[in-house]
Amino acid sequence: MRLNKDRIKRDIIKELQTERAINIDEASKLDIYYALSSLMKNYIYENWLKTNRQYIRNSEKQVYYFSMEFLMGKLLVSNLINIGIKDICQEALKELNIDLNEIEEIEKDQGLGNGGLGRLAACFMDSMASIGVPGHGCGIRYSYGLFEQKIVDGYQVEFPDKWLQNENPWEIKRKEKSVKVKFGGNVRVIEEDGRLKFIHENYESVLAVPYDTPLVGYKNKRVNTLRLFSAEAMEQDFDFSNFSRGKYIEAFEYKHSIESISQVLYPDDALEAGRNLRLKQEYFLVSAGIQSIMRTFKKLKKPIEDFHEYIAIHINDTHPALAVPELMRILMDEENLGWDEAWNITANTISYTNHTIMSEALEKWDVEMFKSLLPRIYMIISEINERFCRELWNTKYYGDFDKISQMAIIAHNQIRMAHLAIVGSYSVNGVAKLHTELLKKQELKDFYDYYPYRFNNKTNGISHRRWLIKSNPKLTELINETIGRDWINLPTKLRKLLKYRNDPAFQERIYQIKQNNKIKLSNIIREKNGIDVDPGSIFDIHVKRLHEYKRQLLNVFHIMYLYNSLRENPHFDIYPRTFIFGGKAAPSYNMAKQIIKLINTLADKVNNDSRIKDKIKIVFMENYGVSLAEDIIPAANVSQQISTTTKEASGTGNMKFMMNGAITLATLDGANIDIKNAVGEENIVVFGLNEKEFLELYRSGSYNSMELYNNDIRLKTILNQLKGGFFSVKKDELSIIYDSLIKHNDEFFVLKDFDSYVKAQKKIENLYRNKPKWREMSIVNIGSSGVFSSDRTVYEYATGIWKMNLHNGYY
Ligand code: 26V
Repeated sequence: MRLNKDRIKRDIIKELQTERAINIDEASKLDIYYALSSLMKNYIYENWLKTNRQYIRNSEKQVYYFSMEFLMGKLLVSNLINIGIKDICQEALKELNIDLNEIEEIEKDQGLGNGGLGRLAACFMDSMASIGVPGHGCGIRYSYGLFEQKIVDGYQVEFPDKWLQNENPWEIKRKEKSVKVKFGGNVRVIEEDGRLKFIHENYESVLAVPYDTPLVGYKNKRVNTLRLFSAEAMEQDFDFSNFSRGKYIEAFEYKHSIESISQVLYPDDALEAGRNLRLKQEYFLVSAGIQSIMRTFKKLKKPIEDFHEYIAIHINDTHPALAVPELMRILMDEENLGWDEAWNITANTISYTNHTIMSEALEKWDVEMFKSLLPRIYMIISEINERFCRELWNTKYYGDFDKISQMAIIAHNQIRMAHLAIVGSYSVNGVAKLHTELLKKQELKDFYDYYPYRFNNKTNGISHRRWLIKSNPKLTELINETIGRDWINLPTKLRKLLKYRNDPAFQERIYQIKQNNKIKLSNIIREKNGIDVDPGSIFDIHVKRLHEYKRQLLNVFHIMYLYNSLRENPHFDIYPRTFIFGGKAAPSYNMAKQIIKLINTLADKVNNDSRIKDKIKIVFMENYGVSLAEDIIPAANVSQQISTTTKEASGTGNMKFMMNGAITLATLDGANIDIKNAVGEENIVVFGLNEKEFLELYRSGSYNSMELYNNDIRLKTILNQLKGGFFSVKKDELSIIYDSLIKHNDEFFVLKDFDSYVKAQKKIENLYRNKPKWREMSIVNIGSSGVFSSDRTVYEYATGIWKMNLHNGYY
């Protein structure tokens, strides 16, 4: 289809008339948004059909990425970019007196994820379509995404995220493709033709209704599918005859309880883990997804024994690990295969990514609860466990009860999902070099010793289309002008920018673009927070979920130190800085919520203290999410990536910031290490304990935070300020922070790394004062960021794990 500006103009006007019965001059922004998105779908659908037809016709291997979270953000502009018509569309709209940015504002973020893991899934969807991997997402269509955060009197307050309040124009409901998911009941075992048969009865059925969203590849005519399932009561169960029997209310209660399965996304929250509804969600996703894959597979008319030659199922963390027993169930109970055949297919189909080493996030299910919710699946897991333990006994660990019980899938009345995922898959990967090494050396050492060939690393990545082309159009323009456009299909070509690292004219343009982005962000801050910030100050940014290991506290303590120094000595010399925070705390994570309160309390005090003459400003931006990130990241000078070493599996925000020219202030943790290797140590500022020092201190148990408190007057002052009188907050308000650092010995080594952090911050300041140096560093970061495109990551998954033949020109 040939599209040009005039055609788009005509189409918009016609769309408004025929679909919304309205003339363009009467149309609201919402009308225009709907008209535009429906136009987009018209432009997309032919390629969508073609892609699907081609996949079936050529029997190309398909990968299904199973994830409980897809943090997609907004789709309008990214679809325009990928179709290749953003510029002409923007011009067409302009001629109709419409500003595309204002229309984009109308779209609600699709916020069906918590943070890193969900956003990674979304970047992977974009990259799969763009580099030509036949890959699809499989997830849950939650009615409510992650809660909306408001800050009231300095505290986080949660509100429901009603993202579906207006119709979602990108999805297509496919009721006819619904499948049935069964819960509860009992299993009767009978013998038939010399074989055991398992009859599941008295179960409760839930209808899984798919909603498909097109995933448009970048200018390649390829459109993959994101399939999200919504839970509905089966009509015959939600029986209208109940009305006549006087069970009207009960019928509705039943319907409501079924539909609750896809109502709400769980906020990443250790306390919420282990709940019955969460387990229902996980099985719902997996069962619906695999049944739907089975249907597609049948269309290929290939022998079931070859299933794994045509299908790869990837599980995003252990949340969809029930894919292992569910695929076994379908192959045995529905396709009549024997155990060994079914196992061979399953363990060659499924691959697994681990996203965290924090032990409280490792999923475990109570056996009793599990058995009553999923009786047949429990039987299959028991059998997998028995066979696995027997194998260990007969091979490597004869007589070693301890080892076997440590590695068992079921032990101490719990089902360990990570063990199930490893045993039932052919590949296990970590998400950055250090993370994978830690999995091999520590967290999953037993499994690495037993299955060394299964373990591999796939360093995370981000979509450069969303995080550079979409979010930073001016920088994109400059790059195109300077080195051409082939970096878009092969992002490592950004390296060509390195040639200009010392070119004063180029440096000046890089600076101007950053300045403009800072001005834009300052305007947003003025509008949202009512705070005036100086775009000439250093924008020092710390945005991510609130968690103790991410150490927002360390940042706060440094600010308190600067503030105290300025109050003591008005001539204390610092370069003006704006410290920007953003991030949600899990609703029941008290400590994290107290840290938010502390940031806001400190902000109030500092921002209104005329004695420090605006040298420091602190801003907490509420409701951090994908769209806000797109405004914040391009405006950053400093990217704070300061987690306690070994705790952050990878981080992906770190990559987004460097790609936009920010300098990373980092501990040697997660992908910060990979970033350091890419940019060289003179283009990143590193501080704190390294992995070895951290582990030594941790293991020896010799760390004593009280000593640091007593010996460092800066820390003593700050901690005392938390305890009494300095902030006008309720008595004991911030004392849990004090207690965690002093009474509970500072689990995340905030005090330990403080001195080194202050020095690193001083170094940042000195570098910033040296303008050519800072600009050069910034260019080196942009130029070295190509390897962190998720195109590279997905390419490595496709060739290294999913064993796909990619025939495109890029890689
Ligand atoms: C755990 C739970 C448990 C209770 C219910 C909801 C829920 C949701 C998520 C999680 C664990 C999330 C793990 C995670 O997000 N890991 C992050 O993955 C990123 C992508 O690989 C990585 O960059 C981050 O470093 C890592 O923390």
